[in-house]
Amino acid sequence: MARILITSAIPYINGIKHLGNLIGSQLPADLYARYQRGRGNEVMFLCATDEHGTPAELAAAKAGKPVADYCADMYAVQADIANRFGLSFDHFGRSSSDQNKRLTQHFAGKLDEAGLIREVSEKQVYSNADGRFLPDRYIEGTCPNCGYDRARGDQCENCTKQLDPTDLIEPRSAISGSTDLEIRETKHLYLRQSAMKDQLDAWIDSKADWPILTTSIAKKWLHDGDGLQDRGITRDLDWGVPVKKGDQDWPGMEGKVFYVWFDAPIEYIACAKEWADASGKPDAEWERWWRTDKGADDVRYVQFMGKDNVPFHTLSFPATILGSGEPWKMVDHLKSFNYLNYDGGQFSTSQGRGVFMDQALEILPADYWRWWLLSHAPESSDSEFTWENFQQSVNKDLADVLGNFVSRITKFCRSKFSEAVPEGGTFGDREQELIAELTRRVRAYEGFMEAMEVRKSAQELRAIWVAGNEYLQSAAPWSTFKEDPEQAAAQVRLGLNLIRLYAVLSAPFIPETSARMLSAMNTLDTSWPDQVAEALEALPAGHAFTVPDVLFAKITDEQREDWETRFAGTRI
Ligand code: B3M
Ligand code: ZN
Repeated sequence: MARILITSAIPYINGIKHLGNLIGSQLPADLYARYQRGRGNEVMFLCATDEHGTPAELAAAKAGKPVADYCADMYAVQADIANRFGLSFDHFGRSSSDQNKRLTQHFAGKLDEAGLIREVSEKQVYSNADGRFLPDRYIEGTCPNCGYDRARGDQCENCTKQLDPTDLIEPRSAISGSTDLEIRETKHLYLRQSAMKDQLDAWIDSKADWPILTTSIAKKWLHDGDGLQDRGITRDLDWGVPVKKGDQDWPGMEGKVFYVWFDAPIEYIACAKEWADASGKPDAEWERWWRTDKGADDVRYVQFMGKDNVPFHTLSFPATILGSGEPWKMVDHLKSFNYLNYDGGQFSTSQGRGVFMDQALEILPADYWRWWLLSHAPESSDSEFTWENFQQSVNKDLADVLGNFVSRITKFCRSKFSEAVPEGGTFGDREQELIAELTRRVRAYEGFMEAMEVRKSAQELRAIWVAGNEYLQSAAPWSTFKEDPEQAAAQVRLGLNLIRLYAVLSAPFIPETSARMLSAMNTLDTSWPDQVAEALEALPAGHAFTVPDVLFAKITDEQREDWETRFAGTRI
């Protein structure tokens, strides 16, 4: 049994996430976690809300709540929606937890001991109109690297370059739009990433199997221009992890907090402690996932994230871990995604453009969305959500192929035999061919899932459903029944067993439906089909089942048009 640690990029607390966010990390991470559990491996799947930084402060102000209350409320909202989308986290934590505070301060202390922190007295942008220092992402301007005119002070969305606000050309306050900005002197801590360049370079070179999308981004920031820059890890803000060295005060840093991107990835680790603490488990329980000196050396650690998060995960966070000199588990595989666009433009949280997770669930159950999103995951390039494509995919794949198969075979059995797996007959060539095809395809499916090839996995799964339909079409038990009821019985028995097999294979994609299929088949047997032939005998003759309600309702043209209009504008 393998042990697999899985983290999804942790979503910002400020607001409900849209479908583009969902497919960029949490959903594919869930797919992988469910698959690995289905294979009998031990999985620790962690995610959390990313609660610090100015976005949270501003959203709280807008909602008229103290920021801690706002975060607590939004955490509950996000946790509920994640749950309703079937995201099977072992723990959904909070970066504002005490565990993360302490661990973040601990890392800072270790980095300081290792001589990797330097104090920098720097000039920072202060907005007279807003009466505050402006954090990086609340300064907008033109990117010095690519010329994009709405680059933010922390990163350019367009070319992914990590920026400092003072790099921006023609800066303005993103809060008020004011250009009445002045530079004031303030002291900050910098992580000496440049001193770790060779170590990071060697570490990335050791990851030969990483996707190009991932390594090329990392290599670019290691080698382009002046190479890896030291990064400021503190901010002049009220909300965040107070700057300390371990549990000691940090002279000169009073009133400052760590930068949100410093503490957010540390939450991956702290989250495991939250998990243990929440259920009264000793530290050894979470440390065996995270400390290579305490059992984590045989853990495989996989991270999921959108492409804009890659630099932080290939450079900044590894620099924190390596720099601490402590035996923390480092990522083994990093799966990153391109962007999902919405109907000819971008999904946008700030503009409320696209479909948001709560709205999606008001329209249709999670599995409809899970299937579409995963089967169209933006892997090799950006992909696009259109209502037409969504309608087509749901109607064809889910309703016509899978739903129809389940409905036909169960109803036919009920009408000609009974609500029990029929007895008699034997498998002939047609059945052996099907078994051979399914064996080939199930092995291919496993390969794609193992490799986190999300779209290819979906295609293979669909082909597995299609194979069953084609079998049913050509075996035609409804005709066979007239001449040879015994043979029809064997065909139906095979079909009913296929439903269980499909439920097991499809669970990572459409867990709710999979559970309904298993419950209709009246079985708790979720064993993986290592041998397809054997798996197709799991439900023996005489085993009672029930005909399930329609698994997937088709999306009508009327509904599609209605939703198209409803989601054409922006959410207020
Ligand atoms: N919250 C950005 C995002 O949601 C950020 C990820 C943190 S991962 C440690 O895309
Ligand atoms: Zn740029």
